[in-house]
Amino acid sequence: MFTHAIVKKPCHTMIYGITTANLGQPDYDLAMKQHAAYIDALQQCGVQVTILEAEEAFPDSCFVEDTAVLTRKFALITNPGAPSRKGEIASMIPVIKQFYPENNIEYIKTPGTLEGGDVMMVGDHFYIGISARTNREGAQQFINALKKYGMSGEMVPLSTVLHLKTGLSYIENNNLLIGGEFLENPAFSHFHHIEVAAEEEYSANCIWVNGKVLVPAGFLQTQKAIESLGYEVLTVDTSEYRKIDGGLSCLSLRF
Ligand code: CIR
Repeated sequence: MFTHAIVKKPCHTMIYGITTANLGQPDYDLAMKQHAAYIDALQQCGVQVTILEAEEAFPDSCFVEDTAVLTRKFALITNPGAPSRKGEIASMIPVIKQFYPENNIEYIKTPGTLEGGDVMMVGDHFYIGISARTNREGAQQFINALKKYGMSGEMVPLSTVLHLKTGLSYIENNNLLIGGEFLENPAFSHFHHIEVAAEEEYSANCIWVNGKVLVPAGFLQTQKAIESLGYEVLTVDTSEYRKIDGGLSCLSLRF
């Protein structure tokens, strides 16, 4: 169960966020409304949400998930692989220190890079995507930290998606939303697969929060498949974040 979430309001410069989406620039005002609805959905799941102010210097800074990995035993401060995002961690460190004692905070150090979007938690085991943002050195540093706290991790090389969780989401009870390049990957064969249709691939990024599942609005096949497993689904429109390659998980840290 999660008791907390951390989010950061989008900044006006989000319209210049890194993107491969080809969907046009986000509408900032609409993005703000969607962010408020996202916070509301998290609160409906029973978590206390810490809302950080926008940081104009970093267009992608609303995607707080990439700056830290918060486990039940320790916090990891990442080292984002995207040069324009490295500075985002400076303002996150004091926030994380409000929730974790100093000696339970670990750091990814250069030349290691890691972004939280590449980390999928399944109990005390963590899958780590090796991507354009997360390198083997960064993943190994994280695995070493996990071992220190009695947990484990494994690397999963990615070929097309931005982050591991762009194409996969673990929604507990052995259920894995899975699409595209991961479908045949033996690392995930022991999970119950909820296959995401190619035309709904964006909805492979959902989040489980205390028994409910947040699903992006407008992806009915995925929504129905999750509902048919007995989950209560809350839909949240993330159209403006999708324009800069962001999804539901990227917008919060849940712990
Ligand atoms: C980026 O390219 O870094 C942002 N525009 C999107 C980050 C999405 N984060 C995530 O999937 N965890």
